[in-house]
Amino acid sequence: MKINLIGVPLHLGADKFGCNLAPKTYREANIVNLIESLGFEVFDCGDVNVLETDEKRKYEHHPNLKYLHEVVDANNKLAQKVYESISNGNFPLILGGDHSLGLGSIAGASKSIKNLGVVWIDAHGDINTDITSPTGNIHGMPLAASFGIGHEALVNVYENRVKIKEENVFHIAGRDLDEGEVELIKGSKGQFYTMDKVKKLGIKNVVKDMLNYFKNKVDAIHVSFDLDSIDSLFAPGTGTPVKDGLSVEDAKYILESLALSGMMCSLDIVELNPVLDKDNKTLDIAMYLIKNTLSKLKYGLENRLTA
Ligand code: HAR
Ligand code: MN
Ligand code: MN
Ligand code: MN
Repeated sequence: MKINLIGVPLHLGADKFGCNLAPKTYREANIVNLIESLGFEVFDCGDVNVLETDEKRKYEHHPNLKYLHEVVDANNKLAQKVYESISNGNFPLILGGDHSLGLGSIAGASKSIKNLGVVWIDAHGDINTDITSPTGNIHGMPLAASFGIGHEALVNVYENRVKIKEENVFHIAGRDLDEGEVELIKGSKGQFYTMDKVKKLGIKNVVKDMLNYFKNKVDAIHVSFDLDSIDSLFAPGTGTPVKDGLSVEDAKYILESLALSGMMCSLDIVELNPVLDKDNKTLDIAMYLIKNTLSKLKYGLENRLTA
Protein backbone atom coordinates (compact mmCIF):
# COMPACT_ATOMS: atom_id res chain seq x y z
CA MET A 1 0.00 0.00 0.00
CA LYS A 2 1.20 3.44 -0.95
CA ILE A 3 0.04 6.80 0.26
CA ASN A 4 -1.26 8.77 -2.72
CA LEU A 5 -1.07 12.52 -2.29
CA ILE A 6 -3.75 14.36 -4.25
CA GLY A 7 -3.62 18.16 -4.16
CA VAL A 8 -6.77 20.16 -4.86
CA PRO A 9 -5.86 23.85 -5.31
CA LEU A 10 -9.49 24.94 -5.22
CA HIS A 11 -10.92 28.04 -3.55
CA LEU A 12 -13.94 28.68 -5.77
CA GLY A 13 -16.22 26.66 -3.48
CA ALA A 14 -15.30 29.02 -0.64
CA ASP A 15 -15.25 32.15 -2.79
CA LYS A 16 -12.21 33.30 -0.83
CA PHE A 17 -8.66 33.33 -2.12
CA GLY A 18 -5.99 31.48 -0.16
CA CYS A 19 -6.92 27.84 0.39
CA ASN A 20 -6.02 27.19 -3.25
CA LEU A 21 -2.39 27.77 -2.18
CA ALA A 22 -2.49 25.08 0.51
CA PRO A 23 -1.35 22.07 -1.56
CA LYS A 24 1.78 24.00 -2.51
CA THR A 25 2.31 24.99 1.12
CA TYR A 26 2.13 21.37 2.28
CA ARG A 27 4.61 20.28 -0.35
CA GLU A 28 7.00 23.10 0.55
CA ALA A 29 6.75 21.99 4.16
CA ASN A 30 8.01 18.60 2.96
CA ILE A 31 4.90 16.57 3.50
CA VAL A 32 6.31 13.84 1.27
CA ASN A 33 9.38 13.43 3.48
CA LEU A 34 7.24 13.49 6.59
CA ILE A 35 5.11 10.60 5.36
CA GLU A 36 8.10 8.67 4.05
CA SER A 37 9.75 9.00 7.45
CA LEU A 38 6.85 6.98 8.87
CA GLY A 39 7.91 4.11 6.65
CA PHE A 40 5.38 4.55 3.86
CA GLU A 41 5.97 4.64 0.16
CA VAL A 42 4.47 7.87 -1.19
CA PHE A 43 3.28 8.52 -4.71
CA ASP A 44 2.38 12.14 -5.32
CA CYS A 45 -0.43 12.26 -7.91
CA GLY A 46 0.08 16.00 -8.25
CA ASP A 47 -2.69 18.57 -8.25
CA VAL A 48 -6.12 18.35 -9.78
CA ASN A 49 -6.30 20.90 -12.55
CA VAL A 50 -8.74 23.67 -11.64
CA LEU A 51 -10.27 25.62 -14.53
CA GLU A 52 -9.51 29.30 -14.75
CA THR A 53 -12.36 31.73 -14.32
CA ASP A 54 -13.00 35.19 -12.96
CA GLU A 55 -15.14 37.00 -10.41
CA LYS A 56 -17.58 38.23 -13.08
CA ARG A 57 -18.54 34.68 -14.01
CA LYS A 58 -19.40 33.60 -10.47
CA TYR A 59 -23.13 33.26 -11.14
CA GLU A 60 -22.86 32.25 -14.77
CA HIS A 61 -24.36 28.82 -14.19
CA HIS A 62 -26.71 29.25 -11.24
CA PRO A 63 -27.94 32.20 -9.13
CA ASN A 64 -27.00 30.56 -5.79
CA LEU A 65 -24.25 28.13 -6.71
CA LYS A 66 -21.06 30.10 -7.24
CA TYR A 67 -18.67 28.78 -9.88
CA LEU A 68 -20.85 25.71 -10.28
CA HIS A 69 -19.23 24.51 -13.50
CA GLU A 70 -15.67 24.92 -12.24
CA VAL A 71 -16.36 23.26 -8.88
CA VAL A 72 -18.10 20.31 -10.53
CA ASP A 73 -15.30 19.96 -13.07
CA ALA A 74 -12.59 19.84 -10.37
CA ASN A 75 -14.60 17.30 -8.40
CA ASN A 76 -15.08 15.04 -11.40
CA LYS A 77 -11.31 14.94 -11.82
CA LEU A 78 -10.70 14.39 -8.12
CA ALA A 79 -13.24 11.57 -7.94
CA GLN A 80 -11.46 9.68 -10.69
CA LYS A 81 -8.09 10.00 -8.89
CA VAL A 82 -9.54 8.84 -5.59
CA TYR A 83 -11.29 5.93 -7.26
CA GLU A 84 -8.07 4.84 -8.98
CA SER A 85 -6.05 5.15 -5.80
CA ILE A 86 -8.36 3.02 -3.67
CA SER A 87 -8.97 0.43 -6.37
CA ASN A 88 -5.19 0.02 -6.74
CA GLY A 89 -4.97 -0.82 -3.05
CA ASN A 90 -3.55 2.56 -2.04
CA PHE A 91 -4.56 5.21 0.46
CA PRO A 92 -5.48 8.62 -0.94
CA LEU A 93 -4.62 11.65 1.20
CA ILE A 94 -6.51 14.57 -0.32
CA LEU A 95 -5.03 17.97 0.45
CA GLY A 96 -7.40 20.90 -0.02
CA GLY A 97 -8.41 23.32 -1.04
CA ASP A 98 -11.89 24.20 0.06
CA HIS A 99 -14.32 21.63 1.39
CA SER A 100 -16.40 21.41 -1.78
CA LEU A 101 -13.80 18.77 -2.66
CA GLY A 102 -15.66 16.39 -0.34
CA LEU A 103 -18.01 15.87 -3.27
CA GLY A 104 -15.27 14.36 -5.39
CA SER A 105 -13.57 12.42 -2.63
CA ILE A 106 -16.79 10.72 -1.61
CA ALA A 107 -17.84 10.14 -5.21
CA GLY A 108 -14.53 8.40 -5.94
CA ALA A 109 -14.35 6.43 -2.70
CA SER A 110 -17.95 5.25 -2.99
CA LYS A 111 -17.28 3.89 -6.45
CA SER A 112 -14.67 1.53 -4.96
CA ILE A 113 -16.50 0.87 -1.72
CA LYS A 114 -20.13 -0.14 -1.95
CA ASN A 115 -21.37 0.78 1.49
CA LEU A 116 -19.21 3.74 2.45
CA GLY A 117 -19.34 5.47 5.83
CA VAL A 118 -18.31 9.10 6.17
CA VAL A 119 -16.96 10.91 9.23
CA TRP A 120 -17.20 14.67 8.69
CA ILE A 121 -15.31 16.74 11.27
CA ASP A 122 -16.23 20.39 10.92
CA ALA A 123 -17.43 23.53 12.71
CA HIS A 124 -19.98 23.79 9.89
CA GLY A 125 -22.69 21.42 8.80
CA ASP A 126 -21.84 21.53 5.11
CA ILE A 127 -25.40 20.32 4.55
CA ASN A 128 -26.78 23.43 2.86
CA THR A 129 -28.38 23.34 -0.58
CA ASP A 130 -28.79 25.96 -3.29
CA ILE A 131 -32.09 26.76 -1.58
CA THR A 132 -30.96 26.98 2.06
CA SER A 133 -27.45 28.42 1.58
CA PRO A 134 -27.11 32.00 2.79
CA THR A 135 -23.89 32.44 0.79
CA GLY A 136 -24.08 30.34 -2.39
CA ASN A 137 -20.69 28.91 -1.46
CA ILE A 138 -20.59 25.28 -2.51
CA HIS A 139 -18.17 24.32 0.30
CA GLY A 140 -21.19 24.65 2.60
CA MET A 141 -23.09 21.95 0.66
CA PRO A 142 -20.99 18.84 -0.12
CA LEU A 143 -22.17 16.56 2.68
CA ALA A 144 -25.87 16.97 1.90
CA ALA A 145 -25.26 16.51 -1.82
CA SER A 146 -23.34 13.29 -1.09
CA PHE A 147 -26.39 11.76 0.59
CA GLY A 148 -28.69 12.99 -2.15
CA ILE A 149 -29.99 16.36 -0.96
CA GLY A 150 -29.44 19.45 -3.06
CA HIS A 151 -29.02 20.53 -6.65
CA GLU A 152 -28.76 17.67 -9.13
CA ALA A 153 -25.49 19.00 -10.53
CA LEU A 154 -23.92 18.40 -7.10
CA VAL A 155 -25.78 15.20 -6.24
CA ASN A 156 -24.80 13.71 -9.60
CA VAL A 157 -21.18 14.84 -9.62
CA TYR A 158 -18.92 12.26 -11.36
CA GLU A 159 -21.72 9.68 -11.64
CA ASN A 160 -25.50 9.85 -11.65
CA ARG A 161 -26.16 8.23 -8.31
CA VAL A 162 -26.51 9.07 -4.65
CA LYS A 163 -23.09 8.41 -3.17
CA ILE A 164 -23.77 7.47 0.46
CA LYS A 165 -26.68 6.63 2.74
CA GLU A 166 -27.65 9.43 5.08
CA GLU A 167 -27.48 7.01 8.01
CA ASN A 168 -23.81 6.34 7.15
CA VAL A 169 -22.84 9.90 8.11
CA PHE A 170 -21.22 10.77 11.43
CA HIS A 171 -20.64 14.50 11.86
CA ILE A 172 -18.49 15.89 14.71
CA ALA A 173 -17.79 19.40 16.08
CA GLY A 174 -20.65 21.38 14.49
CA ARG A 175 -21.16 24.78 16.12
CA ASP A 176 -21.94 27.22 13.31
CA LEU A 177 -25.04 25.84 11.66
CA ASP A 178 -27.46 27.71 9.41
CA GLU A 179 -31.22 27.61 9.90
CA GLY A 180 -31.84 25.20 7.03
CA GLU A 181 -29.10 22.93 8.32
CA VAL A 182 -30.61 22.79 11.79
CA GLU A 183 -33.93 21.79 10.23
CA LEU A 184 -32.30 19.04 8.18
CA ILE A 185 -30.45 17.68 11.22
CA LYS A 186 -33.70 17.47 13.23
CA GLY A 187 -35.18 14.85 10.95
CA SER A 188 -31.89 13.29 9.86
CA LYS A 189 -30.95 9.63 9.96
CA GLY A 190 -27.31 10.73 10.20
CA GLN A 191 -25.44 11.21 13.46
CA PHE A 192 -24.62 14.80 14.42
CA TYR A 193 -22.38 15.25 17.46
CA THR A 194 -22.30 19.02 17.83
CA MET A 195 -19.66 20.74 19.94
CA ASP A 196 -22.20 21.02 22.77
CA LYS A 197 -22.65 17.27 22.68
CA VAL A 198 -18.89 16.67 22.48
CA LYS A 199 -18.39 18.80 25.60
CA LYS A 200 -21.16 17.02 27.44
CA LEU A 201 -19.99 13.49 26.58
CA GLY A 202 -16.23 13.98 26.44
CA ILE A 203 -14.19 13.07 23.39
CA LYS A 204 -13.54 9.46 24.51
CA ASN A 205 -17.26 8.70 24.57
CA VAL A 206 -17.82 10.40 21.23
CA VAL A 207 -15.20 8.17 19.64
CA LYS A 208 -16.62 5.11 21.36
CA ASP A 209 -20.08 5.93 19.99
CA MET A 210 -18.65 6.54 16.52
CA LEU A 211 -16.78 3.23 16.32
CA ASN A 212 -19.75 1.32 17.73
CA TYR A 213 -22.06 3.03 15.29
CA PHE A 214 -20.05 1.97 12.27
CA LYS A 215 -19.22 -1.54 13.45
CA ASN A 216 -20.85 -4.07 11.09
CA LYS A 217 -22.63 -1.19 9.36
CA VAL A 218 -20.25 -0.04 6.62
CA ASP A 219 -17.46 -1.53 4.47
CA ALA A 220 -14.99 1.32 5.04
CA ILE A 221 -14.93 4.95 6.14
CA HIS A 222 -13.92 8.11 4.32
CA VAL A 223 -12.79 10.81 6.76
CA SER A 224 -13.22 14.45 5.83
CA PHE A 225 -11.37 16.72 8.21
CA ASP A 226 -12.03 20.45 8.06
CA LEU A 227 -9.35 22.32 10.00
CA ASP A 228 -11.96 24.80 11.21
CA SER A 229 -13.28 22.02 13.47
CA ILE A 230 -10.36 23.00 15.69
CA ASP A 231 -10.83 26.04 17.91
CA SER A 232 -9.86 29.15 15.96
CA LEU A 233 -7.66 30.17 18.87
CA PHE A 234 -5.28 27.35 17.89
CA ALA A 235 -6.02 27.16 14.15
CA PRO A 236 -6.57 30.70 12.84
CA GLY A 237 -5.59 29.90 9.26
CA THR A 238 -8.94 28.89 7.78
CA GLY A 239 -11.40 30.86 5.67
CA THR A 240 -14.28 30.60 8.13
CA PRO A 241 -12.77 30.26 11.63
CA VAL A 242 -15.07 29.50 14.59
CA LYS A 243 -14.15 29.60 18.25
CA ASP A 244 -15.02 27.07 20.97
CA GLY A 245 -13.99 24.09 18.88
CA LEU A 246 -11.97 20.94 19.29
CA SER A 247 -8.55 21.00 20.89
CA VAL A 248 -5.70 19.69 18.78
CA GLU A 249 -5.47 16.63 21.02
CA ASP A 250 -9.21 15.94 20.59
CA ALA A 251 -8.80 16.04 16.83
CA LYS A 252 -5.74 13.82 17.03
CA TYR A 253 -7.62 11.32 19.15
CA ILE A 254 -10.55 11.12 16.70
CA LEU A 255 -8.30 10.68 13.68
CA GLU A 256 -5.95 8.18 15.34
CA SER A 257 -8.87 6.10 16.53
CA LEU A 258 -10.25 5.96 13.00
CA ALA A 259 -6.85 4.98 11.62
CA LEU A 260 -6.45 2.27 14.27
CA SER A 261 -9.92 0.89 13.59
CA GLY A 262 -8.74 -0.41 10.24
CA MET A 263 -11.88 1.06 8.65
CA MET A 264 -10.43 4.30 7.25
CA CYS A 265 -9.94 4.10 3.46
CA SER A 266 -9.22 7.75 2.60
CA LEU A 267 -8.70 11.14 4.23
CA ASP A 268 -9.37 14.77 3.28
CA ILE A 269 -7.55 17.60 5.04
CA VAL A 270 -9.25 20.81 3.97
CA GLU A 271 -9.60 24.56 4.35
CA LEU A 272 -6.03 25.48 5.29
CA ASN A 273 -5.68 29.10 4.17
CA PRO A 274 -1.97 29.99 4.22
CA VAL A 275 -2.78 33.66 3.55
CA LEU A 276 -4.77 33.91 6.77
CA ASP A 277 -2.53 31.67 8.88
CA LYS A 278 -0.44 33.13 11.71
CA ASP A 279 3.13 31.87 12.15
CA ASN A 280 2.18 28.65 10.33
CA LYS A 281 0.15 27.62 13.36
CA THR A 282 -2.56 25.95 11.32
CA LEU A 283 -0.13 24.39 8.88
CA ASP A 284 1.81 22.91 11.79
CA ILE A 285 -1.36 21.46 13.29
CA ALA A 286 -2.33 19.94 9.94
CA MET A 287 1.12 18.36 9.56
CA TYR A 288 1.03 17.08 13.14
CA LEU A 289 -2.38 15.49 12.60
CA ILE A 290 -1.38 13.94 9.29
CA LYS A 291 1.78 12.50 10.82
CA ASN A 292 0.07 10.97 13.83
CA THR A 293 -2.92 9.66 11.89
CA LEU A 294 -0.89 7.97 9.18
CA SER A 295 1.52 6.51 11.73
CA LYS A 296 -1.44 4.61 13.18
CA LEU A 297 -2.71 3.46 9.80
CA LYS A 298 -0.37 0.46 9.63
CA TYR A 299 -1.60 -0.92 12.92
CA GLY A 300 -5.10 -0.37 11.65
CA LEU A 301 -4.44 -2.48 8.58
CA GLU A 302 -3.07 -5.25 10.79
CA ASN A 303 -6.21 -5.06 12.92
CA ARG A 304 -8.30 -5.40 9.82
CA LEU A 305 -6.37 -8.40 8.53
CA THR A 306 -6.37 -10.25 11.86
CA ALA A 307 -9.98 -9.41 12.76
N1 HAR B 1 -22.64 27.46 6.46
C1 HAR B 1 -21.99 28.52 5.78
C2 HAR B 1 -22.32 28.49 4.29
O1 HAR B 1 -23.06 27.66 3.85
C3 HAR B 1 -20.50 28.45 5.98
C4 HAR B 1 -19.90 27.24 5.38
C5 HAR B 1 -18.43 27.25 5.63
N2 HAR B 1 -17.96 26.04 5.17
C6 HAR B 1 -16.72 25.63 5.32
N3 HAR B 1 -16.69 24.38 5.25
N4 HAR B 1 -15.79 26.28 5.75
O2 HAR B 1 -17.09 23.80 6.41
O3 HAR B 1 -21.86 29.28 3.56
MN1 MN C 1 -18.18 28.79 -17.08
MN1 MN D 1 -16.31 22.09 5.82
MN1 MN E 1 -15.98 24.31 8.12
